[in-house]
Amino acid sequence: MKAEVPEMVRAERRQYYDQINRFSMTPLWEVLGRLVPRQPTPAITPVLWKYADVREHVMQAGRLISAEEAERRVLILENPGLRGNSSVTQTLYAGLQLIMPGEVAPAHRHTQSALRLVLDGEGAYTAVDGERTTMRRGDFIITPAWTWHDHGNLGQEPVVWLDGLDIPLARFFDTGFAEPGVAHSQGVTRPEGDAMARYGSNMVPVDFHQQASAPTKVFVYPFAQTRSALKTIALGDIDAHHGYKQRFVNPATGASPMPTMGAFIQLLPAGFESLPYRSTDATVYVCLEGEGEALVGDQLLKFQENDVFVLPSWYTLQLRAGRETILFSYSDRPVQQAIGFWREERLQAHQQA
Ligand code: GTQ
Repeated sequence: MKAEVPEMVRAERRQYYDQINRFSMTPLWEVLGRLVPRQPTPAITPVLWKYADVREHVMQAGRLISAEEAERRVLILENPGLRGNSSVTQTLYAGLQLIMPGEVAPAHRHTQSALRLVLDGEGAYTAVDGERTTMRRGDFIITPAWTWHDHGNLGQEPVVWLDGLDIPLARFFDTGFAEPGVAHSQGVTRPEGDAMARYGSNMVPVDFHQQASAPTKVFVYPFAQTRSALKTIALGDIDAHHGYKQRFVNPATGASPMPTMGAFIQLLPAGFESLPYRSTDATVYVCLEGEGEALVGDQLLKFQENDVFVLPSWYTLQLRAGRETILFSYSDRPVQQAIGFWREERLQAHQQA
């Protein structure tokens, strides 16, 4: 305990703070504990969006504004601890994007990197640098920094996907640039599957070499492949903290698909209950299959298919699967690891941090 400071001294200090305030200076000793906390003190909170609750509101946007007028018709998922910031975590953005049959979300490019996770409906495509990919439920699609991208819906149903971007991170660095496309839809310059064939088939073009931080040219990770891999992996030994968990990679480098966002997929067998775990990368989870519960700190979040929930930095996570469950997740882990900030802790059953 620090000794009580007499009121006379405190008054003298307040006067002094007023004096230095005029020079845009402020005393460190009043804020040091908050600036250099013993452990993370996230402003964001655990939160769950139940798709069944919000779906009709997403569809309503389809009646109020066109994709063309909106440019991107998206409902931003704002963390309750950071309302007004368009942030789902301190560094990341999430939104539910809707595209109606026949619509185009026009081509543009920006320094922010984006990932998509297809949730609802069929028949849409995303084009990335001249190649289209059909969006199927569960597909994980990326549009790396400064790549041209547009979205379209050639089918008969509304299509909804989750957007994950590093918008708050780019804002923090003041590094945001963007450019509209000349045409609404990009010309198709490569057949569908070209990038996958060249860069995602256990080989790369003979003279192709990438820096460790470069994004992958493979811009779709089809759920059919991911799911079947998980099912095979799930015949082996399980990790008590993660279930069967894989990270998506740039196959040419082994690093994350894009430098600013890591993406993960995990299968939890029916009845599985994970041991508590925590890490410093606040993470956005999406339930692709199954249902279960996430104990995030002391909050119990019950999730089903297409529900989205957020785990803040250094909160303990325990997962329980009702049925066999597949969870997708993304975070800024690659950034934290590159700069030496990342920490994780595997706890035992009795250690509720
Ligand atoms: O699809 O390009 O949710 O530029 C936010 C900004 C989606 C996109 C978002 C974007 C996009």
